[in-house]
Amino acid sequence: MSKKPLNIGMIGYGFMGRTHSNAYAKVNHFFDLEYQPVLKAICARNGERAQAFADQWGYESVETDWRKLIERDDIDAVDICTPNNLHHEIAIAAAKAGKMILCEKPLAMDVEQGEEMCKAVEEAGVANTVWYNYRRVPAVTLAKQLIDEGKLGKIFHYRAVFLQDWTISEELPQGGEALWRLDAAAAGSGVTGDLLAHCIDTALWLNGGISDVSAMTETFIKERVHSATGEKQKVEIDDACAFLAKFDNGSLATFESTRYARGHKALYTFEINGEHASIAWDLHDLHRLSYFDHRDESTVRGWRSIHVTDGDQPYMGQWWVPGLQIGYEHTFVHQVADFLDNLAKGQPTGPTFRDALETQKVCEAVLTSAKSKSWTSVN
Ligand code: SOE
Repeated sequence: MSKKPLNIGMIGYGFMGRTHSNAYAKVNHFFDLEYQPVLKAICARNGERAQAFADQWGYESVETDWRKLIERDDIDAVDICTPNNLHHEIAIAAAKAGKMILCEKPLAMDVEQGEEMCKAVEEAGVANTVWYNYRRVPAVTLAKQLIDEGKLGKIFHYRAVFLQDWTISEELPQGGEALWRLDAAAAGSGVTGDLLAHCIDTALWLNGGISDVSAMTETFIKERVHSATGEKQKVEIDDACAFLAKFDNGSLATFESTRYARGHKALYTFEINGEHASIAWDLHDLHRLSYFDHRDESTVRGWRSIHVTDGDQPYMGQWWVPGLQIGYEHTFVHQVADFLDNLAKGQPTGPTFRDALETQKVCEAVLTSAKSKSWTSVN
């Protein structure tokens, strides 16, 4: 059966542009889908570099103005890989033009923008999803299955951290192509929107809504040279953030993130403790899920390390043979596979814009709480 083409127009070509392009290129080799993504156009302001990206990844054409890309009749889906401050404007224009949208995380700069983006895609009736990729690590998807099956029983505790160490040097500028994540005008926030947003998305998916938070943030380096001006400017992002949270199901949580944890490049871990069982996961060992079940016979009871590589475990039947693992880039392939499969079935693919708005609300409550030094309700 010949596949239905889904013409992709991607805006931005940084790190995420590569992960998404790789996913589009690979997905049909491993998943049997009705749709096939076609790398129709890449768009970036620097035409020469966009052309080099197009040559490397096989995009058919180049645009240097995202408005032109959105106007094109031969584009079905717009993939937004730009810095966060452009998500809102592009997504609303793309929705109005009737394009499907795959948007990088976090959804928006703030809740207000996020609400408008949800309204735009819902009014236009276009398929939409946000690239919170860690949901689709097979071990994390297995965690979701175990929780939904009730294996953990009532959940008491949720604990998540996301630690990095790449911004410790005072010499690092803020702003510009590589370092826009340090510039509040482009990123909206620091670790809260960049890293905790991942932890929050996973947490909401696994354990339901968060009602209240109490947070603290710190900006360790107060001034950095801005790449655009060459001048030292105040740093407005949060370098580190820790918060307590209460879930709607009564469980308690702690979340912590920093870019100042020397020795940690991308240590995302979570642990969930329930009445019957606990689970734990670590991005550095991403194919393993740790599981402890108190109902096991006492003489053999203990933490087991499940190597999530078997054909009956999430997504793994599509890859190699049992025991052979996959990695980070595959999470993006899984998101595209689910998006294309749901498209054929007329179903949404989570996290939709509306789901990602919930994460945005928690991030905003966290930043408000840190400022006001008080417990803050999410809604
Ligand atoms: C940089 O901090 C970053 O690349 C994030 O932007 C990603 O979302 C995260 O997955 C890894 O770290």
